[in-house]
Amino acid sequence: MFSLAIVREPSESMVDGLSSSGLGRPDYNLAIKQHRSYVDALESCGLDIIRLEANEEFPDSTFVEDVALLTGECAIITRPGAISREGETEGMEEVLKRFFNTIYKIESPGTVEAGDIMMVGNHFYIGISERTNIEGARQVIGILEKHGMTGSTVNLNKVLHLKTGVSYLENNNLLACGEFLDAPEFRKYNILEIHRDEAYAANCIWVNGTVLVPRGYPRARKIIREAGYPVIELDVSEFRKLDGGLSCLSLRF
Ligand code: CIR
Repeated sequence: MFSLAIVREPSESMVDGLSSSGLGRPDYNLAIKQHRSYVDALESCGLDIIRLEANEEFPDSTFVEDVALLTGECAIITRPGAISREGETEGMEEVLKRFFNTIYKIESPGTVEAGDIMMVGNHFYIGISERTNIEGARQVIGILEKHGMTGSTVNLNKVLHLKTGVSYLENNNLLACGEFLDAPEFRKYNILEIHRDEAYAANCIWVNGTVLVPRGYPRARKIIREAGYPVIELDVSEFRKLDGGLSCLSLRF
């Protein structure tokens, strides 16, 4: 169960965020409203919210998930692989010190964005992507092992981050789409298949028993409901324009 979430308010500069979606620039005012509903949903699942101020210097900084990996034992501040995102980690140590006694940092030449890391109990799957390299994954695994946890790598071919294509919903249930449907690493899970036409909905989040699902993906919603989860649907269209999904908008711990 989670009790806290860290979120960062979208900056006006988000309209210049990194994007490969081809969906156009986000509408900042609408993004603010959508972000508010997202935070309300996290609160309705029982989380207390730590709100970080918008950081105009970094257009993608609302995707706060990427800058840290939070575990039950320690926190790891990442080293984003996107050059425009490198400085987003500044200030995170101050924030995390309030909650974690042990904080590590990924060191050069390692790069890691935590959208590439999926937690399944004490095991962490780490996607090797354009943003997270082998050296970064090696450092993460070393840290996890010091604390009695484990990690393993998964190669990505098509998606931005690992959790763009898979989401663990606890109880052995894994939402998966595209390249992950047949991945040997994930065969042991009960795969809830997301149709390729709804690929964006492969990024959902489990929050204390409820699953937050992006609005506009009826097949995905049905599959998740049928698997027994209460669902909250959220419109995150403006974040989708920047290739960001529900998981990217918070650090839950
Ligand atoms: C980026 O390209 O870095 C941002 N526009 C989107 C980051 C999404 N984060 C995530 O999937 N964890």
